[in-house]
Amino acid sequence: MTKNEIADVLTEIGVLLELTGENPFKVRAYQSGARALEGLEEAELGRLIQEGQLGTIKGFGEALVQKITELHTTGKLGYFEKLKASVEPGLVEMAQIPGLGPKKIIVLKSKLGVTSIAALTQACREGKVAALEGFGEKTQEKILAGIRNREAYGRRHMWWDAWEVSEPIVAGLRALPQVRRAEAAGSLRRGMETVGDLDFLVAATDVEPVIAWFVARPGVKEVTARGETKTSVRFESGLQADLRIVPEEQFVFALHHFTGSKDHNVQMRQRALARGLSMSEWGLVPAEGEGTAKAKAEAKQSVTVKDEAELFAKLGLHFIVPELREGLGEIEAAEKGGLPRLVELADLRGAFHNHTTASDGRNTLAEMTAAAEALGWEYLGIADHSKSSFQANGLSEERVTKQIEEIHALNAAKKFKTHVFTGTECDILPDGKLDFDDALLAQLDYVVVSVHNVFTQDEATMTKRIIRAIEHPRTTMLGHLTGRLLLRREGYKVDAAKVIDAAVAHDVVIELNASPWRLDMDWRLWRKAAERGLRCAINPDAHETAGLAHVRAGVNAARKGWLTKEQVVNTQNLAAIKRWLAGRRAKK
Ligand code: DGT
Ligand code: CA
Ligand code: CA
Ligand code: ZN
Repeated sequence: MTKNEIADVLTEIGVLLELTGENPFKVRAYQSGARALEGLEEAELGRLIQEGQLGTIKGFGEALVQKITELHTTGKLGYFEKLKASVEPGLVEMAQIPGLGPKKIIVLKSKLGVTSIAALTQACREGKVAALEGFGEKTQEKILAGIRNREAYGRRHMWWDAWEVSEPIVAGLRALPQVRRAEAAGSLRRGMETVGDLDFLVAATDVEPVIAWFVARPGVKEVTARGETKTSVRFESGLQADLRIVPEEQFVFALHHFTGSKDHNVQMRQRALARGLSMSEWGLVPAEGEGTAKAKAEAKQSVTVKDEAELFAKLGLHFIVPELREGLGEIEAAEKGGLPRLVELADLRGAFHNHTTASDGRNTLAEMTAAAEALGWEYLGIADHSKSSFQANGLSEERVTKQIEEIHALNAAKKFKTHVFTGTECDILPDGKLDFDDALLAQLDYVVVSVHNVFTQDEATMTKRIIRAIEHPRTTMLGHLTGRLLLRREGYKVDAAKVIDAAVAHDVVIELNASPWRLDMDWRLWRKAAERGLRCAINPDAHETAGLAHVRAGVNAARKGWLTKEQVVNTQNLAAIKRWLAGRRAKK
């Protein structure tokens, strides 16, 4: 196991111990053990274990040393498995409800015998929770709201999670001898920020073996439907998937249909009808006398197309990439040949908003740089939190200064091909002032400004607050415009149009935060914003090395927002970025 995977287990042990009412010191030992582990380099951890020196690290007692060693060498931990089995799964689920910590859960269990979400809902409805000491009406209402959200959000999944499930399945399907073509269609293929269910489409010579392979995938909990050419399953995560199998000559039509979106399909069908054609997942046939015997006979003579580009061409259109198929003007643009060449993952040469163990990241500066180098990035921007974000271990002025020196030394050592830029994710204080003074900000290559607290301000106040930060001469870019967490938390209220105007006026970039649970600013706003001259930075907001890869989700969103390479700053090479940042600093 990697150090971060081990840290996850330690954190989970901490939660489980809390739920069993274990003494707080023991709980804290696991929590701080996880933190201490994250502060080590991966290679250092391996060396310490090998040399039996892990116990010399502050925070690692004998019990932790043994458990970390076991996890590192075997990937398993008997103690953890037993502990997990001893705690009701309902209690762990309850711990995911905002505002419901282990202490309260223990009270609910001992006083009301509640050990599941269902029982908790019931107890709230009967007012029993409000009556408990230390709870009250307000807490009960908050718990109920949390449960409602959980249900509403529970039906959809983050694109990234869905993609991780779908990738090996598509690859596996393509490798089957009966399969000619296989794709994941639906919202996943369109790069939507959340996905309701997966829609696999296969062209195959034989149906039965393909279905048998599909329903036997690891993680499939239940087969919810099974027909002759279609089957549906539900995975343990709750994610559902449809698999449809069609004859090869139908594949392109079905792929287009099941990619959607519905709005796009409706417009395409209308366009086909206007040309005397009927378009469906089965094919493209003369529309006249639809449903008659003659038409049915003709249906067999559907136009043949080898790919979607040909299908669009049959309707007088340039190819429309899946990300744009939202029925938001892409068909009109494709008719005139006015579709932009969209930014691609391979266009990115670096990214600006990333964290290290100096604040709340889980990998060190050197590890993050090595990971960026492995991605082939020319540059990596480090933007750790500022002092007011104490919950995220924000850096004081002294620590920023020290980090700048570290980064300069790292660059000078030329150990990595990737150049590191010094930055900060500077809190926008409630009044719109920045968390650091000008003298400090002036020492940095760039400044990302973000809101991390007092989310409850009204829209006008929040908008003014953010615009004030944008107007600061040292501000380079705005982080996560709304602070939303997909499927978990609404963003704070802000007038996006006004913020965009201010950013354009002050030549400030707005980031497209590529973290799969943010994707903020929303793709729906980018097309118009970029037309007004706004520039975008696709930033992973990585808190560990693996997080850098999240730019893929950001590129999806950027493409859905019609963004071209030219509109995304981190497609520029290192020399251009150096010129840009130096120019900004000199001007102000
Ligand atoms: P999701 O799963 O909610 O994230 O969104 P989609 O877009 O994947 O929707 P889904 O799985 O219900 O259906 C896949 C595609 O099939 C959808 O994007 C368009 C097509 N489709 C499904 N139902 C209809 C329909 O009633 N009319 C039309 N025109 N297309 C449909
Ligand atoms: Ca779907
Ligand atoms: Ca579906
Ligand atoms: Zn942030």
